[in-house]
Amino acid sequence: MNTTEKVIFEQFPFWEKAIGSISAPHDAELTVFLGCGTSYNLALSLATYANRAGYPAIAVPGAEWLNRPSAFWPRWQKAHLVALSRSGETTETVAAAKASRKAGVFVTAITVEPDSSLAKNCDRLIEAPTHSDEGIVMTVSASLMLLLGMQMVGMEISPSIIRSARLLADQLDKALPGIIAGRSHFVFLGSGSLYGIALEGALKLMEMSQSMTQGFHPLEYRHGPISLVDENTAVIMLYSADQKDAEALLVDELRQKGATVIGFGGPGDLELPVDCDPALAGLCLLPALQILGERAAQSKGVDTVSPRHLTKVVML
Ligand code: F1P
Repeated sequence: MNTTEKVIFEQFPFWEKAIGSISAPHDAELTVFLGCGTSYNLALSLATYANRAGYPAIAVPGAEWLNRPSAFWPRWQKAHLVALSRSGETTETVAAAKASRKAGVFVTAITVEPDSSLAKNCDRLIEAPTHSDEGIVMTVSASLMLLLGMQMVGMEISPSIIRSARLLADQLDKALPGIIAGRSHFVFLGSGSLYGIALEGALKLMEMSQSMTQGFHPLEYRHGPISLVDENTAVIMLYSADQKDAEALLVDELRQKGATVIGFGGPGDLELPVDCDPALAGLCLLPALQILGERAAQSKGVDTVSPRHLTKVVML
C-alpha cells in the first residue's frame, strides 16, 4: 500500500474530529466561495449548499475573482469571501483574499495551515487539521475542507456518514478491477451539489493516473461531449435524488454507445448504494472517488506519490 492509498483509508478519524458545530457564516448579501483546483471544486459544491441553507452564494476560481470580481457581482465589495486552500499559499487565492480585504470584504479562510499567508490575511480562520502523511495529491484535506464548509453554512453532519463513506469506498474498491480494465477515458457526471464532486472525481483521476477525464452536468453531456463515448469510456454517474430517471436514461444511452458505467446511487454495470442523507452524498462519495483515482493509476503503473508535473502548492 503506498502512502496515497494509506492516507485515503486513514482519513476517517480526522472526519470524526472535524464533526461538530461551527458558527454560521458572516452576514452578507452574497457569499463567494473561492479556490483553485480541488479547492475550487469544493467551492462549487459549497455554494449550492449555502444557497439551499438560505445564504445566497456563488463559486469563483481564485484568479477570476482576483482579476475581475465585478464580472461576477457588481457590488463585490459587499461580499463575504470564503477562501479555501489546503496550503494557504496558492498565489491566486492568497492575492484574491488580500485584495478583497483591502477593499473591505470580510474574508473567511478554510485551510489546513494555521501559519500560512492565507491564515494571516483573513478575518476568520477555520482550521482543518489533516493527516501528516498527505502528499501532493489532495485527499483527506479535500474531504475535511468540504465537511467544515458544510458545517459553516449550518448543515448538520451525523457521525454515521463516516461508516457510510468508508463502506462505499470499500465496496467500490472490491468491485473495481473488472469494471475499469481497458478503459482510458473517464467521464464524471453529477448535478447540483454533486457537480463540484464530479469535477473533483475527474481532476483526481486525471492527476493520479494521467488519464483523459471529463466532468459535466449529466444532461449537458448529451449536448456534444457524447461524441467521444466508445468502448474506451468509463462513466461515473453520481445520481441525484431529484433527477434520477433522466440520469438513468442517459446511462442506458451511454452503455449502448460502449461505455461501462459505475452508478453511485442508481443503475449501471456496477451499482453502488449511497447510504446517507442525500444532502450529504457529496461528502460521502469523496473517499470512493479518491480510491478510484488511485486504482486507475495502479492499473497503469503510475505512482501517485509523485505525480507528473504536479507540486503540492502552485505559486506563480
Ligand atoms: C490546490 C491545488 C490542488 C492541485 C495541485 C496544486 O491547492 O491546486 O488542487 O491538485 O496539487 O494545488 P490549495 O490552494 O488547496 O493548497
